[in-house]
Amino acid sequence: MGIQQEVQDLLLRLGVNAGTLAGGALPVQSPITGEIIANLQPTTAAAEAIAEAHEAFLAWRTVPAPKRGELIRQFGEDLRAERETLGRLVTLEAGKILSEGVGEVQEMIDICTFAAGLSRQLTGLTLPSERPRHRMMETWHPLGVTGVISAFNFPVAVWSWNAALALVCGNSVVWKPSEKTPLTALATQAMFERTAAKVGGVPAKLSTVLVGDAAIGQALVDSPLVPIVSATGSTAMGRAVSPRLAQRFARAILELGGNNAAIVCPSADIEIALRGVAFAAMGTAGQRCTTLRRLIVHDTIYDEFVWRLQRVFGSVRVGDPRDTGTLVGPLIDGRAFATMQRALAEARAEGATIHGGERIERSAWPEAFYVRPALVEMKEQSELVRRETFAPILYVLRYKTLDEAIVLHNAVPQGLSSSIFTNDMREAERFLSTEGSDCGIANVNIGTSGAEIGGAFGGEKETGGGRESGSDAWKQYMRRATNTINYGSDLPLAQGVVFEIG
Ligand code: UN1
Repeated sequence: MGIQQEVQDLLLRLGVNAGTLAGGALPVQSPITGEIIANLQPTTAAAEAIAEAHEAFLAWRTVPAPKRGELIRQFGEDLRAERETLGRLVTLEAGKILSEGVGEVQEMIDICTFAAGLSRQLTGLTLPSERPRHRMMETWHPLGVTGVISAFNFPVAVWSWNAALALVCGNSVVWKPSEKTPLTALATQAMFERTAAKVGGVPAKLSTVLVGDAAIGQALVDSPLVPIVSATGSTAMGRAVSPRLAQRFARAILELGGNNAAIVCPSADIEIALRGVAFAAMGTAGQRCTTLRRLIVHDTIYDEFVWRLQRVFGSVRVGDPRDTGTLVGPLIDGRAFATMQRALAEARAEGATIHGGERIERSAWPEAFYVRPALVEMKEQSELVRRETFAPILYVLRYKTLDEAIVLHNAVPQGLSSSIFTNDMREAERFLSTEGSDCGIANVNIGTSGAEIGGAFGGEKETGGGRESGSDAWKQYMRRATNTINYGSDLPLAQGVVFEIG
């Protein structure tokens, strides 16, 4: 069966109307074969969709939070029933290997479980008042329409981290998926609508998808009806979005570029380090925000470790992500390939030693871009290394002292994820301490990618500072009210202020 046919069959099964898939001006290409698999009609009425979402919010905010949680619980169940189907669609549209496609849907299921429990735990504090017969407390209220802008590399999971929380918190959601991966978004939306109809009592347009390019995203960013936007993508995108949101005092949750590094220490368990580095650097063909891009290896183990890594990079199966045994699928498109080749040419000009990085031609699919992951031994952490190139390139650097390694580690503009491989407790604790990694995620003896949904996800510096998913990330989707209640028969003022009106 051709890929286009398979995509259509999966979409129909998940409830997407076949009529929406052809005849439009927005072509969708599968990175696996380079074929066009749909031509969608871009959304024209973004403002109307946002206004409808606002109406939905006004109704939804009055539904008790545990009832809102029940919608998300059932959505999680429905996702569970279609885990393999939606996971395969992620593979066909985004090009990640099947186990990662299915893993992405598992992340959606996990966040639904988390959010369903959270719906009974949107707790506020009670605080001691300094005034007699007064009580002070915090209450949390929904914000309104939550805008979500997501990237091609996690076409559905990142939406779900935001949407599951935003919805149990009492908001409505408007989603602008990447124009490279709108089909999985339409499938997710169709599934959500089915769950909502089954559950009942859910306002129409509680969740909406806007299909289109950056102009559609801008409508979301500029709408006064959207008090919060969560945006995932490049630092360049964040630089465009962030001031516009700030201009109108809207909240921004930004998850932008990463330039994640791992330090491999002399005491490291080398087998664990090899596996951890391999998955983090080559998984999702190097196209995760959390992908390992820099490896800082101690001088005394450098030669052996890099030689072994070189063998892994050279032998890993690159190819059709639908085949079992493939570990590295295609790049998303020709532009990603060109960017990767430019970075490698720059490295070569800087005197780097490059292993791999070449295109693996598939004569039947000239528009698909498969590459062997590149291991690039650098002389220094140059401007090139300090930049995020969204491709499977791992730059390798040497270090002699941990102080030097930590300085190198933090000397990049981004601050998403980081790791240290060591069995030395002092080194591990240093790395996790205030004087260590400056990233939002810091790990010991695991790679930089593959975070669980239970933790707060996001990073510092040019990564944007946002936190999504677990822990107390839910608070961003709500507004906090501080309430003081006087149940006495007097009106004492705080700070002892006297104001007698006679
Ligand atoms: C991303 O690449 O935008 O930690 C998200 C990870 C995944 C999420 C990545 N759980 O790699």
